[in-house]
Amino acid sequence: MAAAPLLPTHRRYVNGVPVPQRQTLRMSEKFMVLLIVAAFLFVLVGAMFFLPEFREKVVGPGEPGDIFRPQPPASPPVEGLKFHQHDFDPVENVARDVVDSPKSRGKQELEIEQEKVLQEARQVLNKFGDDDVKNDIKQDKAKLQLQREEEEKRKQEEKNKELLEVNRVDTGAVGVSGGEPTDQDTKMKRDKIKEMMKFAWDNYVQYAWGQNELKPISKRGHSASIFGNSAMGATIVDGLDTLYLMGLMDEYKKGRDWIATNLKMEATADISVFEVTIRFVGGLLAAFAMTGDQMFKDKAVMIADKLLPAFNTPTGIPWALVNTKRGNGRNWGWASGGSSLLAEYGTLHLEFAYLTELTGNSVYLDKVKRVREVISELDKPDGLYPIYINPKTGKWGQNHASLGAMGDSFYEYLLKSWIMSGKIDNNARRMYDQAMTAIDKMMVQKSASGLTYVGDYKNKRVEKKMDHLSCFSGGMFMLGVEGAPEELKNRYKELGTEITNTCHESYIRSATRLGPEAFRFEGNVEAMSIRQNEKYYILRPEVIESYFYMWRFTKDTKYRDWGWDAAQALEKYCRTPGGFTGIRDVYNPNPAQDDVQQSFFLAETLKYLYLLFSEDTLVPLDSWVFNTEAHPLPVKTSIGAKDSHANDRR
Ligand code: DMJ
Repeated sequence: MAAAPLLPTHRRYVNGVPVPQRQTLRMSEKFMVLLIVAAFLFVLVGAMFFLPEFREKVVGPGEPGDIFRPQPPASPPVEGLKFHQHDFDPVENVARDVVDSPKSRGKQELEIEQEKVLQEARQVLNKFGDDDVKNDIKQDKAKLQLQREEEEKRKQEEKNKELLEVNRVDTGAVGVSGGEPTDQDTKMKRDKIKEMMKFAWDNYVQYAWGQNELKPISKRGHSASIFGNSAMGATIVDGLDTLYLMGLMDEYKKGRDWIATNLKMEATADISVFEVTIRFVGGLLAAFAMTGDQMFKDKAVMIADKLLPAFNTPTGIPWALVNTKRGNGRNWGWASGGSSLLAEYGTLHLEFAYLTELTGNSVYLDKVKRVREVISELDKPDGLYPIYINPKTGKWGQNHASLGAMGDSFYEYLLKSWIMSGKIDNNARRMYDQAMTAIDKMMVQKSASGLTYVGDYKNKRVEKKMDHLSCFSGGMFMLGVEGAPEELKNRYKELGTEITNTCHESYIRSATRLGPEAFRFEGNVEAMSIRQNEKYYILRPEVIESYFYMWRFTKDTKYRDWGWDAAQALEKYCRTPGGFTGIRDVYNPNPAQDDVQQSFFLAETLKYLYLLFSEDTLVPLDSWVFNTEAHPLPVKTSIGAKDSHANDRR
């Protein structure tokens, strides 16, 4: 059987005659069919290719050939310095993409992406505008500079640390930092005192660096005769431990480096043995005890050695003044009959005893032991120590005793020698209690209104006057309660409280709320000065010193209030743009100023104020004892047993 035909099989007829039929297509027809099929397939595949999903399967985004997607701009160079607008023209780039893009269902996505690219481009253009480029350059330079400075500072600190470390020994120092109070009010007050210290120091640095003291109004250096009129950096040495306790470390390091390099004590004029001992030797020894930096010890020894010729007298009672070049001594011309003064020759014991303890050289302790022996063997008129003594004959001068000028710190050092010895120097303790009993009997007075004060005893009469200097005794009586004979304990407490109160009265009865140099109890006048030449206030510490001790022992907040009152008065009447000054009349609300920032203002007044607003853990009194210039020296028991000279201190 024949196969079925491919083309239509119905028969065609022409004039009724059947026309013979073809069985296949002609070649041209076949070609046409093929062409149509190919065209159809081409269109189909082409259409599929324009679908984004399909295309991405064939060509990855961003690969060559991805001509349908706008190319992201190349990342601009990180540093704007070399980048210019013509390096990249994102607008042109994007415009071309928009023209070339197919209007397919990917159109929306493309538009979003184009907008993004445009935005990035705008940001880049804005960022790298001409002015901004300059600013960026400036900022980059400043940043670099800052980094360099920080690096420098870090290196300097490392160096300082090394410097401080190299010379250090472990002194067992406790309580020489911290002490931050917990309540905000006290903290604020403490911060304020610290600011006052920084202000006093900064002005000294700016106007009087290396000089003894600052004249804050004249803005230049000042030197009193006690320093032999030569520049010895008294404020640096005196103020150094206060800076340290307050954590003013940059200032401390600056002072420390000055001492290391410049402190030589080469005065050509005579210097005061007492002042140099309490401010310089005491300041350096305290700095050593607190930091362990041997440099301070070496300097203290160097200076003390220059004072030793002052003891070359027939009795061993030192001269008031010594010439460090010539090595000879003399007394003040104004001191009665060329006498040595009790408060001067009797206020060397703590520093000299500690020097022997540190160096193992007995010479220092021998000198002060000798002084004590001489006076303890002398008769005391009415049980009192007269303030004048002849260093050649060992005889008392005129019958004048005082707990103020020329007498004060002798008594303080009897008590404190006992404390510093670890309470084994019983000889000192006995002398102290006997002297206080005599003073209480002969010199302590009650005013008409009941204010307790201590007047000078002159030729069997008590002056109805008290010195600002005597006001330290409120604190001293309180400090001496512990270890006192039972029958004296309450009386010491009472005297401490009442004397401190009287001294406070002398402050609040003035227009400035600062106390005069001396105040009287005559007629209707109580705790006020009536003589013009006694109305001045020279930034002295004694009243605040007593507030400090009373606060430590009683925790009565009134002492902090009184201290804050005095601090505010100092700010109001004594602060000038160039530092702190004394004033000439505390009763004048616009007082004239004396133009001297005393070194003891930094050593004592501000230190006691700061401690008044600190916790007791800062300079605890069972570990430290303050010399008369408020330089803390270690109590023997707290420093440990490296003392091979324990017997010397009995
Ligand atoms: C300080 O130098 C010492 O406190 C010294 O004992 C006497 N007073 C002055 C400050 O007033």
